[in-house]
Amino acid sequence: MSQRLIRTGIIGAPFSKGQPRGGVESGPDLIRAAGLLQRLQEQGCAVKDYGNLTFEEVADDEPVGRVKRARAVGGANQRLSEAVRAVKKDGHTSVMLGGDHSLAIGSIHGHSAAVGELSVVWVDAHADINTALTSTTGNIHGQPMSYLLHELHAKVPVLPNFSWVKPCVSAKDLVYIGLRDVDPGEHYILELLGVKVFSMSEVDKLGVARVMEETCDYLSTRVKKPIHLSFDIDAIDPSVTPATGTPVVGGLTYREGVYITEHLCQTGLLSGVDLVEVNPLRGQTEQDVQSTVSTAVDLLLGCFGRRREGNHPTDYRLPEP
Ligand code: Z70
Ligand code: MN
Ligand code: MN
Repeated sequence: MSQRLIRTGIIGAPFSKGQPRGGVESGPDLIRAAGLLQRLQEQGCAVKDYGNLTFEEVADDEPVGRVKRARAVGGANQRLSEAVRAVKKDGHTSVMLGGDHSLAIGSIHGHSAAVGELSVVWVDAHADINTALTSTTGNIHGQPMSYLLHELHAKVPVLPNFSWVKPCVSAKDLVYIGLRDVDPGEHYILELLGVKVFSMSEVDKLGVARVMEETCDYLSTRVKKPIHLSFDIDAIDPSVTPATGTPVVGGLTYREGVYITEHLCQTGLLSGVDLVEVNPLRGQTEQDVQSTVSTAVDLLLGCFGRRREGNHPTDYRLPEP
């Protein structure tokens, strides 16, 4: 790396109760086993692994209206929020390895508790902005942004174990990239709040380079806030990352995904990252799982300075003959 030193603090969040499918809790260990830490170190990052969080079992986690496992999700995210806050206070860029995308509630909440107002870049096939009342599935991984946005505060009921959640993101500080499976209630909310969205149609029309330029122009028109990147692996096309709970055809290419991370890294503002929804039990073959996990690793390497042109340490010296 011929860039500044990046300190990276990794938190594993092996949690799956924001959605119905087991397996996604293996994400953190699989991503580590694929060599994430060594490769970050090789590219010049100072890496600290904070290990995996443990989550309490919740007895009698009955649905609240349609919402499933609210108590478990609320409790897990409260833990995660504290952990991310501590990692930020230690001076690292936080990396949360999921787990399902309900974990963005705690990750973004803790990040904001440590550093203040954030820009959020949400890369996903889905908008994950259903309220508890617009959701037709009751799965909280389809709802995390609704708990985090100031503008939706009055529309969101307080679920058990959610009273600690305070909205901390403004709609004008949120950008979506990669959307292609958005529920009617979500589409209404996005329009109502005027959220900036680069769906797959905009990626097709503008190309990823222009999408990233416009994303960063949009987010920096006022003050430059630290950026939180919440990357759902299902944003990438299922031909590349099939091992995920709800694959949706027509996604980002591997190269578009990596470009997004490289571009955000180069802003120097990337302050927290989530990589979620890697589920080995959803792959049909070992190759499916390997391709999904290695793509997740490459996206994270892109966030932390890897450039495809090549890299070298700042103290590199040519050997003398
Ligand atoms: C749907 C819901 C979702 C991921 C599915 C789906 C949400 N909008 N998110 N898979 N990662 O249940 O609210
Ligand atoms: Mn998704
Ligand atoms: Mn998601």
